[in-house]
Amino acid sequence: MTIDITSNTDKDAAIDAAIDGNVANGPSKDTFYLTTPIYYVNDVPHIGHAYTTVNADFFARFHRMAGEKVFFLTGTDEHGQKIAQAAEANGVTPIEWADRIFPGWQAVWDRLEISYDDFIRTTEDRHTKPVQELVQRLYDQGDIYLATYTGPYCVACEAFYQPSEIIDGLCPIHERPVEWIEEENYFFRLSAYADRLIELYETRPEFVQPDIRRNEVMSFVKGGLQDLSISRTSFSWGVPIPWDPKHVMYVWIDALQNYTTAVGQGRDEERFNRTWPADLHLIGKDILRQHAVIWPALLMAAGLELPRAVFAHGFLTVGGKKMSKTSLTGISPHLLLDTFGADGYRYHFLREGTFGQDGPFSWESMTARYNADLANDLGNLVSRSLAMTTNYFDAIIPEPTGAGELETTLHEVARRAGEQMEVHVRALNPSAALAEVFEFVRAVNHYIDDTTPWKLSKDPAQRDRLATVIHTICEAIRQISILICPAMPAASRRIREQLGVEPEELRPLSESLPQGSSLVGTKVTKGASIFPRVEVEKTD
Ligand code: ME8
Repeated sequence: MTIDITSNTDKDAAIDAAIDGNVANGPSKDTFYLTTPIYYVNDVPHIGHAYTTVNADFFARFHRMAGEKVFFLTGTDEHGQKIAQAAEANGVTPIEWADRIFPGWQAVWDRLEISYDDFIRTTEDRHTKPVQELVQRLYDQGDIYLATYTGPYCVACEAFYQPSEIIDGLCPIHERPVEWIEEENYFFRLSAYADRLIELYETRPEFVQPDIRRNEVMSFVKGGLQDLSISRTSFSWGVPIPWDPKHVMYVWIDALQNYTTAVGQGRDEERFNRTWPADLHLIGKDILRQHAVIWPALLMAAGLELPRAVFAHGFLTVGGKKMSKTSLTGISPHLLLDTFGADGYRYHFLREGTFGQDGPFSWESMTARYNADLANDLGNLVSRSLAMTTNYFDAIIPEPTGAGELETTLHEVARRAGEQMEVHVRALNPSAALAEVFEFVRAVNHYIDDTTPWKLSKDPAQRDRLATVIHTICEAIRQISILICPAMPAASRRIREQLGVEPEELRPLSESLPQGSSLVGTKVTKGASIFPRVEVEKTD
């Protein structure tokens, strides 16, 4: 639903309603809309970028499994000085450079099984045209004016800074020299939105998460907002300012709008209304101000609804500092994928650390967790269970003959894991969600140790009991295959194949988890190990 702005009073009322969240539930919105940042194509991805995207994919898959309609957007940010410089250094035009680099991003997402619904490139017409229209509208209504900008600019961040934020001439994030620019630029009246932004953070605290980031943004805005330079004249690689094409748009003004152009801004109102506002913009804390200050102010000016939440996670660090391409500490996802596979990779970056906080990356802890949780706990559980089913019941899952205390306890653990997983995912805590799932995995291993099916198998009088035990184990594995699906889709598929359950039968979580006897009579196939152990030497 777009807000109709016919007069200033109406505009103020519309903005107030948007801040209160009163229009945040457009009547036709029917889609859970989730985004990652669009990444710069100055270079190839490193594991920091994949960190955001893997976590976003986990949320997208979870919401789909919960039966919701989901739209999951990612893409590439292709304008600006940083990309122009990369192209120049490589002797090609910026668009040639972008065309060369962006497939490498998609290739990584494919290897990681990222289930994005759309991939937007900011050089596409479907993006640039609506962006120009919107900026023209802001100009026409008096939100943009011409003045001279003097101050520091970091090309690596593509961000303007206050002189007071520059430490010894260096950018506070990249620790690289900033440029001092003095140019005639168009400015957006950002300062006019300061009070409304503060009201937004106060009345809708979930708008910026986690809390520490909201406090940070709040004090930044309370410290005084300057108007924002939104055009540049010293280079030409950007979206032209429609009324004055010797200016190109500041890359962030174009980039942020990817979230709205991808869902039909200015082109397809019906689609836009079904999808916008975004439910969740997932970003790193480096681009918090752009998302929690500039973006809502622009949307207020444009009379569009505000996103429901911006969650800024912490950094993967190397030597205590942000891993980055600029500082040459970026590790290629391919390197880890070769050793750990997509599932091992995804699991690590979902499970390790607390989403929101910084965390160091280390091969040793990745290997240790992979071997403990995936190779030992889950992989061995599946292989020994299917081996027992094969040996004791000719690979046909037997009918249970009645549940005892141990079975009831295990069912209770399963129920709790499903329930708690959902609670943690909705609180944007993938690590805690997976901890619950692996509690269940360990409980199944304990159940096997307690029921000792290998002993039961030696006693013909215990045949019925053995049938119950094997059925219970197989059923638990089926449930685990569902719970791990948002995190490890390939392992989920392979477990289901080995169990003889069609992968496409994966139903919404709520329907799939209850105990059923659907597995009785199913033929299992013991396949290759799902998580082969990784030797520490191999990762050296
Ligand atoms: O900022 N740890 O693109 P970008 C965790 N184009 N996450 C990291 C990370 C690290 N060490 N390094 C990068 C841009 N990221 C803009 C965004 S959106 C409208 C425009 C992730 O290629 C994290 O999500 O520099 C961070 O915010 C993003 O990559 C920055 O990617």
